[in-house]
Amino acid sequence: MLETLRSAFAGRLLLDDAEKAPYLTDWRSKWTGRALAVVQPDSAADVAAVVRWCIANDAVVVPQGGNTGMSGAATPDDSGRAVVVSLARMNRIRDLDAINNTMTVEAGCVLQSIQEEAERNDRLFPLSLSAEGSCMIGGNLSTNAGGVGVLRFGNARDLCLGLEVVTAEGEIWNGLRGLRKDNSGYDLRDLFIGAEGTLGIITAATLKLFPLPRARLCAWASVANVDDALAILALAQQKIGARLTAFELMSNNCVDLLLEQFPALRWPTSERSAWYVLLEVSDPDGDIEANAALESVLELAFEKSLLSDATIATNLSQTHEFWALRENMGEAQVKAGKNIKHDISVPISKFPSFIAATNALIESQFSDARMIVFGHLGDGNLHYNVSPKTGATGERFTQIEPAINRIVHDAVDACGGSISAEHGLGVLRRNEALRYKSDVEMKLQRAIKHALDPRGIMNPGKGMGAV
Ligand code: FAD
Ligand code: 2HG
Ligand code: ZN
Repeated sequence: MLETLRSAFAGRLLLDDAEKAPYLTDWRSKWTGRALAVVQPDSAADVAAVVRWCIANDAVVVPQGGNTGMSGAATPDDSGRAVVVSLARMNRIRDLDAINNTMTVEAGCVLQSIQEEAERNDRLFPLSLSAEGSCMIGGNLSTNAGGVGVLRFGNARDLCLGLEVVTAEGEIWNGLRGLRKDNSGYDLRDLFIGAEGTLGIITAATLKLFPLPRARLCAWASVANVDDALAILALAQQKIGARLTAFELMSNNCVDLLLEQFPALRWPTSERSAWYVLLEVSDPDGDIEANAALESVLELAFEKSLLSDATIATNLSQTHEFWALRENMGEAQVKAGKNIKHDISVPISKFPSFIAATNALIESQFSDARMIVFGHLGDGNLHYNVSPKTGATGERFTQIEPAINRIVHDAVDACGGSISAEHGLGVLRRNEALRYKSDVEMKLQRAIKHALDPRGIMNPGKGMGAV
C-alpha cells in the first residue's frame, strides 16, 4: 500500500524507523507516537495528493513544521494510522512586495529566515520567539504563536493577511491576498490560524511587513512586586507609546534556575530582588533616541520608587546578551527536569492578586513546589510553571500534576482568563478545555470541525478537534 503513496507525490518519503523517529517525538520528549510514513512534499499540489491518498487509504494526517510546539500537537498518536506531513521542504519565499509591505512565503520557511529576508529589504517581520531558528511559519500560524513582540505587533494571526491551504478534502484553497481590508464573506483565514492542523494544512502565507527600526535597546529593572511592574508598564506606554516593543517579567526563582543551569551567564543588575522586568524600545531614529526613551521611563519609575535598580544595554551586542537571559528560560527548565507548564492569560490588572493567591495555595499544599513564573506581562500572558524543589522527585510531580493544574486553571477561569494563551491546546490541554468552555461554545467549535473536516482525518486527538 505504501508503494502507492510513493508514486502519489513528488517529494521525500520516509519509511525507515530510524528516519521517521525525529518526527514521532516532540522536542521535550514528552510525547511519542507511531506513523505509517513521514512525507516531505515539495508543493501544495503534492500536499493535496498526500491528503487524497490518506482519504483513500483510511489514514490520517498530522501536519508538522519545526516540531518545537509545547502542547504535543505535532506528534502522531500511537494508532499507527498517521501520515506525518512535514512541510520542511516547502521553504521558498515566493514574493516580497516592498510597496505593499507584504511577503508571501511557503509554510516550511523557518521563522528566522523570514525575519532575515525582511531585514535584507529594510523591513521588519516582527514575530519573534526563542524557537525562531527552528520553528516554521506554518507552525507559527497554526498555533497562532505569540512570543515577545505581541505588545506592539500582535500575535501571528495579526501578522497574516492571506493563506494557501490544502483542505481535508485534498483541495487547494488559494487565499493568498495581500489585503488589509476584505469583508467579502466569512474569514476562512482566521479559521485555519490557531487550528493546530485540525482543519487543513497551511502551505503558504502572505505576511505583513513593517518599517525596520533603526535601533533596538533594552533594559533590565529590579522591582519589588508585580504591582510595581504594572505601574512601570503603564508609565512606559504613556511616555513612549508604540516605541515600547516588549515588556517581559521574570521572578527571582527563575533567575536562580537560569544561573544553576547556565552558570556562565551573568546577571545584569547588581542586587537581586523579587522580580525583574525586561523592557525593549525600538526607535525609528537611532540608538541615541532609543536610549533617551528608555532612560526617561526608568528615571521616572525610579523617582516614583517603582524600581530599585536598572541597567540599560549600551549597544546591540549587550541587547542580545540581555535577551539571551530571557530566551534561555525554556532550555533551563528542560535541563532542570520535570516542569509543569501553565501558559495562562488573565486581564493584566488581575495578575498581582492572582499570583499572590495562587502561589499561596500551591505552596501551602505542596511544600516541595518551586514556582517558576515568567513571561509576557505586557500581553497579560505568563508562564506560570511549577517545578520540584531540589530533593523532590519528578515522579511525585507527575502524580500531583492534575491537582496543581486544577488549582491554577480554576484560578485563571475565576479571573476570566484562558488556560492556553499562546501554546495551543494540543493533547496537553484538550480535555481540561472542556471544563472551562460553555456548551454553546463547544457546539460551535464542533460544528466548525465537522464542516471543514467531516471525516475527522486532520490531526485527530488534538485541540478542539478532539473534543
Ligand atoms: P510544530 O510544533 O511542528 O506544530 C505545531 C502545531 O501546528 C501542530 O498542531 C501541527 O500539527 C501544526 N502545524 C504545523 N505546521 C502546520 C501547517 N503547515 N499546516 C497546518 N498545521 C500545521 N510559542 C509561543 O507562542 N511563544 C513563545 O514565546 C514560544 N517560545 C518558545 C521557546 C522555545 C525554546 C520553544 C522550543 C518553543 C517556544 N514556543 C513558543 C512554542 C513553539 O515554538 C511555537 O508554538 C511555534 O509556533 C511552533 O512552530 P513549529 O513550526 O515548531 O510547529
Ligand atoms: C517562552 O515565552 C515560551 O519562553 C516558553 O513560551 C514558555 O517554557 C515555557 O513555559
Ligand atoms: Zn511565551
